[in-house]
Amino acid sequence: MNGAPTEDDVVEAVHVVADDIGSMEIRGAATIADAAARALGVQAAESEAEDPASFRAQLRAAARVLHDTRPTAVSLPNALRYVFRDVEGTTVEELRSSVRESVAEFCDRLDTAQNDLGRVGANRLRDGDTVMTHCHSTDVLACVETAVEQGKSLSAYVKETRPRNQGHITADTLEDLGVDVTLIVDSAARRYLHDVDHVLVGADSIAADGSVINKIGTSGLAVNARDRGTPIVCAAQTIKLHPGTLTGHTVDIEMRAESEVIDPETASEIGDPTVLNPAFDVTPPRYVDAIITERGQYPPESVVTLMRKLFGEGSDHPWEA
Ligand code: RUB
Repeated sequence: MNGAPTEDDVVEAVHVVADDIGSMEIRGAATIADAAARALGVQAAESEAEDPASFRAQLRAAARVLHDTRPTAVSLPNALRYVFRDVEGTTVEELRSSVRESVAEFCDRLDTAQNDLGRVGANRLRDGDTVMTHCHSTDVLACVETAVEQGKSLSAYVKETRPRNQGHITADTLEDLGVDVTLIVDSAARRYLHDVDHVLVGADSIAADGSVINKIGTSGLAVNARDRGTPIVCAAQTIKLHPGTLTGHTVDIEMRAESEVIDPETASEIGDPTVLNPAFDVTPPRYVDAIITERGQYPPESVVTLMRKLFGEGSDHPWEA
């Protein structure tokens, strides 16, 4: 290959996955990480590069396409970083098989981490407890699923989670698990918090100071939970730890389309107001009781020790090299 890789050197399947992440066909931090790693695997498998340098350049280009889809879930760059870390070889075939192994290992570890996290989270839940959920988090659901498998009977208040109503996915999954589900509008959360034993939320990123970055509305829910004295825990695999925040970077909050909030016709009927649609918010650590990871439960303020151990002093961007 001559020169820098072009869009054409990134295989079609990578563009399809990137589009699906951007449009939220593929969504949720863990699911995005899994899809992005697998897409790098497809890039490696289908690359027509004739020499190792071209192969690596194309892999970096594919990673950039995936990376530029959604900015808030750090699981996406962490997944890319994981795959790049172990890419070794002096021929295209060696490189191809090393990416394949790296992707398989990553996806395997993601599954194992979620199962391990589920067991830690389930220890907090007692038979007869009621939880409240926000959005749709597979890490949260892993905790509930394990508790149910242990024979605990649970009820749930499920917030619908405007504007995309991911709470419907949560309600459906919890019903399948045999949990007694009550769906509520987001603004009803405070009204029912006194009936709740645990608020369970996921995370797209956890900052070095223990702040939880998750679906918009998490921070308001956390403040209300604290006011009501209801424990709130965040279920987040360590892939949600944001290494960039160790060196002072902040987490970019995604702003999504106005059309998710209101259709153009209705907007016009009410005078075309400015519409803002932030997808995530930041919950300060003082409002979170614990962060549940596959390595155990941490007070939010101490998560930085785990972050340093796992990520060193910061983050690199091997796809930019
Ligand atoms: C999803 C969301 C979830 C986290 C954690 O937002 O905020 O709580 O991603 O999910 P969106 P998981 O729907 O905008 O992607 O535990 O599955 O990683």
